[in-house]
Amino acid sequence: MLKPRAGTTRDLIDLDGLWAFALSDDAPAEPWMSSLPTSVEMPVPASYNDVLADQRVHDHVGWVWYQRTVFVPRGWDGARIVLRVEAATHEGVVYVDDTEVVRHVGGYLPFEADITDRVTAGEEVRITIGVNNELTNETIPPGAVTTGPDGVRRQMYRHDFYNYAGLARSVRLYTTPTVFVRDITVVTDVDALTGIVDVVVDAQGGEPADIVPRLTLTDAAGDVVATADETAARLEVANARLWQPGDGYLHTLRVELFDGDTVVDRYDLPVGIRSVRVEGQRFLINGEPFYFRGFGKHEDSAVRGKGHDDALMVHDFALMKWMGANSFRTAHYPYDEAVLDYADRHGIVVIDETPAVGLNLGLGGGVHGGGGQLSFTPEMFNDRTRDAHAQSIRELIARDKNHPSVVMWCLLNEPDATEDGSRPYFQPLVDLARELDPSRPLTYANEFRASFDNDRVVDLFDVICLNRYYGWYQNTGDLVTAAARLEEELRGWARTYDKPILMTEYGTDTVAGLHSVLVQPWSEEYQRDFLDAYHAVFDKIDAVVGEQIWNFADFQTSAGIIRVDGNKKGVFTRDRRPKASAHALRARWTAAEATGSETS
Ligand code: BDP
Repeated sequence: MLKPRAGTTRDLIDLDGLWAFALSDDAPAEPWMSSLPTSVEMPVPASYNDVLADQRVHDHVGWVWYQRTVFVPRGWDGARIVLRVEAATHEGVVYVDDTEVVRHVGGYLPFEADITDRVTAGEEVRITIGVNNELTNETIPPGAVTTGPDGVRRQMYRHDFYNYAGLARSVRLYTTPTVFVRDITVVTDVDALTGIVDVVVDAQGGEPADIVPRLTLTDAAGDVVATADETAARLEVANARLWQPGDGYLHTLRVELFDGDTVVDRYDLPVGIRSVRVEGQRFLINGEPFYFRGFGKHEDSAVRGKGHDDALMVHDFALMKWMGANSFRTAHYPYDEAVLDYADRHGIVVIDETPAVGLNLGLGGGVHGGGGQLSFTPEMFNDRTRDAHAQSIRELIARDKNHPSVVMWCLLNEPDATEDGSRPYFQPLVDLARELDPSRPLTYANEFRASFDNDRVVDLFDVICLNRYYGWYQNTGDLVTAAARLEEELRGWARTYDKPILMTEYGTDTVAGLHSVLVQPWSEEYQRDFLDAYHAVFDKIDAVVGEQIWNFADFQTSAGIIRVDGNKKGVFTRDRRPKASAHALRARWTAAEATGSETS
């Protein structure tokens, strides 16, 4: 699925700004049929929950409505006109004037509709978007809606981040010609000094015989390095400058469709030439062992919730660079595509995760709810859940397959991998991901109850990703025992599987400004010492290929007695101020960066 881009044959308008907004309770039954009777205005992109000082809006469960009008530019006559919603969390429905044009379930990936027949160039059109935040057993992520004695509906969910909702990413109107490049798939590899770029173009709208494709690959200086006149071609670049961690070198693939001498469509795709492979206990990028240093993150900030914001994005990347981080995981859902574009350009390595978080009733404690029940049953996470999950994998790979920064797909976060039912649930999803993208390794983030001796699914994957909290949820305050348990477990994994091990979560809730000379959980010193203790263990175990701390920054969660205005495991506060551990980590990571020591 191509990202909309303006170019010589295409136009693009972002419909960002203030939209009329109403909760379904305050809106007419068919809000798309006329102007929304509301004075409330809501910014797009932003989650709606924290923008107004209104508890009803904050806690609302169900549909909300956004509406605005837009003039379709006069010059768009004859073009194919598409309306695209980058994300509607978790279900979206779009009306153009009185007509429904598209409906989509899944809160973190784009969907679009060809609205050419619904609009007239030069005239105004009314766009109404309904967004529903309800989660059920059969959505990804899952949840359940309950109705209390007060008649109020409440959303329960098993993930540890606030269920922000609304239009948190851009809404766009764009054109293509009627004969157009519908999709491009690029897979790169490296053979000695030669860069290999396999390209498949999906062209639509014309008789194939009339349309002649032309592929032109240029380097960053604009010099042509390879060409082809096929829709499926292998381009080879001698002495190619590669995309590398820390050096986001990009080529450009120009795809043109010719009718005679006329270029009917043109699309320029950034391409990073690189290879990714797993060999034994090594994760290789361009044939070199890569050691991941970085974070699990969230799209989260005050007021805008999960709303994408370029200033915040650039700042987060700047802080990661300041620390010497080289990578992050898009916990626990795909992020705005602008984040991947930025990572591509700046050589930051990304583990791209589906929204499949919370498929685990076995986890006890207030964070996740439940405890001790089976997850993969017809009554809980069943075939329909898996269908929704498969859909999220299809859409994720369709959107992100061409990003060089994405080196691995993470198919789930902390599912129950100890149950008999887990394997039949996982296997078809792993098969699907491998079929859709044979070029990237697969992983899932494992929780502590499924260890090397009882995890039923890890052999299906290429990399073992572990989330561990010895010294926090277990052995609280005892870093000596925590380190010993961690070491014993990591050695067990390394002994049992010939696969790389990546720590995708470890960390402690830390109140910025709380200091202690004692071993004091929640203090800044405890977070620092906890991370030090983990790092000393990682440095002893060869199979460990990376460390991604939970979390980059403090983030909002649902209300709960073990969360004080959210999860405080950030190395930065929610407003991005460093805790003591940020400085300690910076010392470790910038030293590793300086020596180029990418292996432990
Ligand atoms: C892990 C989850 C993550 C939580 C974290 C925590 O993967 O989403 O936020 O624990 O408890 O289990 O802080």
